[in-house]
Amino acid sequence: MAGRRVQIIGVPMDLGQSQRGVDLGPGALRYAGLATELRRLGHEVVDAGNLPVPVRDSLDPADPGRYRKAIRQVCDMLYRTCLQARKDGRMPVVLGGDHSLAMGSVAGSSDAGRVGLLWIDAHGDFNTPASSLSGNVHGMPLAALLGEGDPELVGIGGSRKRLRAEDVVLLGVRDLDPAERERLRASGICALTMRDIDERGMGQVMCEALDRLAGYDRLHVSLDVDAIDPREAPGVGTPVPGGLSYREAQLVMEMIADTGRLAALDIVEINPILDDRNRTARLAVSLTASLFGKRIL
Ligand code: EXY
Ligand code: MN
Ligand code: MN
Ligand code: MN
Repeated sequence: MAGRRVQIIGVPMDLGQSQRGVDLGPGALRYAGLATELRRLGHEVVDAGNLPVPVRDSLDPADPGRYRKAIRQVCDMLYRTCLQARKDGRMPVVLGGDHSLAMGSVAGSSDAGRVGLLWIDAHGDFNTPASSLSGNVHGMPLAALLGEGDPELVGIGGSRKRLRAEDVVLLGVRDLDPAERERLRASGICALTMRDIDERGMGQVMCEALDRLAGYDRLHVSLDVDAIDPREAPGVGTPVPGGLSYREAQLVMEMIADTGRLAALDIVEINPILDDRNRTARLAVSLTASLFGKRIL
């Protein structure tokens, strides 16, 4: 992969879920040496710092809307920041923070025309407020990006319906709420589950994923680190057993890099407070290096 111009954007957002600590994710990734690793690979990196996200303690804890207004404002800001980065010829690398931020980052990617979205996650993030059991917004961003769910969250960045089901591949999913599962089955989204990976191996499954996204000049990768097995990546807020192995995750990244079509990256849901000596952030940096061209041989 030739040297890319990258803009790191920190989004210390924890408003989309209930655990404390995921707002420290951007710092954990920086301390794990993300920028140094990318520069070592020949990329030009600018770190734009963190967006101003309201501190949870400054908001009403009894907010019935689960902080939707504040989440919307942050995602609008992130959408504009990603747009500007692209205008400046830079690829946004967005550091979360919880996965609700993707409503802003993916909107920013899709503003320049059709984009293929690879959503790597243990979860579907395909709930609406009606189907959610928790009410947490970080379980809803993919639905919102398809125009479904709370009007406060849909249409961030302008147009109401951002993505279509055929624009999306979900990879690594293994934990769906009952109503969410029915919604996902009916949606037409290509969902490649851990069962598919068990049966066919990650190489085959990734070939299918990239075949589905072959028609897109640009790919947005939204990596929820809880897609990886919690034994490898313990520092996440909603761990689910039976995730991607270290090597499966590396293969995913290398195969995406081989396409040469990476346009944006989110790295979300790292919670350093739940981690073991920043191990999860260090793994995420290693995966990002593979996504940006690092190879064994
Ligand atoms: N499906 C559950 C919920 O909606 O609360 C769990 C969602 C976890 C979402 C994390 C970001 O991936
Ligand atoms: Mn997620
Ligand atoms: Mn998840
Ligand atoms: Mn999670």
